[in-house]
Amino acid sequence: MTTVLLTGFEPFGGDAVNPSGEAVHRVASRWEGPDVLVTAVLPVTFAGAAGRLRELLAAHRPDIVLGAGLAGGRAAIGVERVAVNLVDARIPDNDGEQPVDVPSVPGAAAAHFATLPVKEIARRIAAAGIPAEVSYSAGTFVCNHVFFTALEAAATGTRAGFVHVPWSAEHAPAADSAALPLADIAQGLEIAVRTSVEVAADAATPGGTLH
Ligand code: PCA
Repeated sequence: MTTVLLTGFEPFGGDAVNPSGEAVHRVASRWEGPDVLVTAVLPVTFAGAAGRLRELLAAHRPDIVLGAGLAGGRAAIGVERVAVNLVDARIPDNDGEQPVDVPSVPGAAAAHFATLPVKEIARRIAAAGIPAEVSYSAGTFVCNHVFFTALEAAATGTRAGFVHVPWSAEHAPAADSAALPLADIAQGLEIAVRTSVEVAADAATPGGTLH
């Protein structure tokens, strides 16, 4: 039996809701197994988020960790391939902290790659009719910090990845904002979890970007 830890985030940056946290609740409420799904909504604070993630890793010893966060302005679900060991906060976190140019984990490598099948996850979400792509930057804010921490802190054999989601259509800041229905965001996360459980090696198909 596989144990999966799926996390979302609380609202931040003045937003009233965060679709990542809402979508995680939806996935949890209809999860039917057989694999064990543990879910949590993390604070958008540098001090709190990584510590809470480490607690969850220690308590549940998941085989797979999938983080999810909001990337407002993106039109597609972004399956992140790279976590960098860098914090450079463009805006304050929910504690009012705004660290600049410090490592996520002092002394650790400059970057880690996701250890989930990112191409296959993006392919299957897109095949369900939901816009999805592999992304090569999770930014330098709290999401990347959690993503890097997951890859650094997870026990040997634990696989980890991160997905950025667009604004939900239900709570987009403007009528013409890029957004997806919350139901599609939740379905995308569920597909990402199922694919991570089922697929060990990523699809060997050409991907990447030219620039
Ligand atoms: N998105 C932010 C932090 C929390 C969230 O949902 C980010 O991309 O870093």
